[in-house]
Amino acid sequence: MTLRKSIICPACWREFPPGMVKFIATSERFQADPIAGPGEPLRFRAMRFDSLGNALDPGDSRCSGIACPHCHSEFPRVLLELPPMPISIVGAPGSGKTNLLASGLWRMAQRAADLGCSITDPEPRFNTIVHRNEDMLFSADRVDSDVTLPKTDVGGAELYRTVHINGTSEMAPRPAFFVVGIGSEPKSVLVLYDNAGEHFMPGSRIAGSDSATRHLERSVVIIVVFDPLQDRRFRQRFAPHAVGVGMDGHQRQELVFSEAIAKVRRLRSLSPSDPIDIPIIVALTKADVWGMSALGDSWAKVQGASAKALSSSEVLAQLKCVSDAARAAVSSVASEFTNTVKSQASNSWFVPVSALGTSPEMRDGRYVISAGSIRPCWSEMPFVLAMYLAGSRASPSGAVVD
Ligand SMILES: Nc1nc2c(ncn2[C@@H]2O[C@H](COP(=O)(O)OP(=O)(O)O)[C@@H](O)[C@H]2O)c(=O)[nH]1
Ligand SMILES: [Mg+2]
Ligand SMILES: [Zn+2]
Repeated sequence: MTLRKSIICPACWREFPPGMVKFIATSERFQADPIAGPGEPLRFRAMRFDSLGNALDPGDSRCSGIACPHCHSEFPRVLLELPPMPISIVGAPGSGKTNLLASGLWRMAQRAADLGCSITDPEPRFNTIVHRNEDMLFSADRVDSDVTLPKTDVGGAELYRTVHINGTSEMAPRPAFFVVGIGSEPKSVLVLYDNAGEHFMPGSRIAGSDSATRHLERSVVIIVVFDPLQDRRFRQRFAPHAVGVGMDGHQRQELVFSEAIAKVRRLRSLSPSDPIDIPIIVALTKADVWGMSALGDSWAKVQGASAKALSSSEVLAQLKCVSDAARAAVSSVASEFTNTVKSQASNSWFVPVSALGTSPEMRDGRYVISAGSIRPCWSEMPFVLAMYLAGSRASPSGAVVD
């Protein structure tokens, strides 16, 4: 195995040489770790190995799981070899982040070859939430099953774990990990951070927010999820008949965007006035409701369903065209948002997406999503674009050594 010179923990961002990793005990006797918490097996520095090179824990059991020496969060072994490509997803509560992630990754696995890229899951147990959500949406056994995804809980164990370092508690995110590649370029590890949107509400003082959103310090691309249906002006113009959940949500979504960018600047010590150069992808969700009237019926057809894979420049050219049209549509009703994006980010893209292709419908007094009506459209595109834009920006530290 060719190790990287230096590893950055995907949960706490502390840096360490690969030789410092801790192993995770498997013996029944070592089940409470002081940093990772009482329900977590002991993390230890391996001193003894079996003849195959596997670490042995103090009870002589073989161990393969590895963890950060500082916060004791487990991470996939592939991060010892390949550079990380951290991508953050931010957006107001209810804007559609969780559905986009599940639908987009599912579609990406299906369409990667058409789009000239590859995506594989190195260790599915790290991505259980995404896979559970994918299964709910796309593998229901009955067409009328209600496949509404559970709401992401701010303090819930799905996206964060609490660790105890030097007497203080930190909220360590639990990202999803995929090995990705474009064409014949070297592969990297896509590290995706979903968030409970509450962490990005301006002025939010949720305990642990700082450590939970510290991924903004390193992300090479930020996907900003913007739900145009939460904007009354947009709704009146492009979806006057829309009904459903979440339509009276957060009117000022540009503040969520500004808050995230302010955090990026603080964490990276960037000037508060210059635009940042990290690519920003604004994913405009729920396009099944507004796409036709705002963009016409052709945008969703612009995609490489041809027999041969598209080149990166073909994919980018198609996305650029749709991005310009989508930016203009948003600008016609919510120019403060497009202006804010333009003044704060020098490289921004707008991508219409529909994770579900359908709206929740009323059944027995509550809104549900029926499995049989799910038809995603473009949900993979923010991730494909992110990979293309990230390309050479993948975290530079960690030249490869033997
Ligand atoms: N019409 C429509 N509604 C969607 C779509 N994606 C999500 N929603 C709805 O938007 C709401 C919030 O979605 P969710 O992914 O939980 O948002 P999050 O809070 O940002 O993670 C849910 O009621 C979803 O059913 C979509 O593609 N089309
Ligand atoms: Mg969510
Ligand atoms: Zn760590």
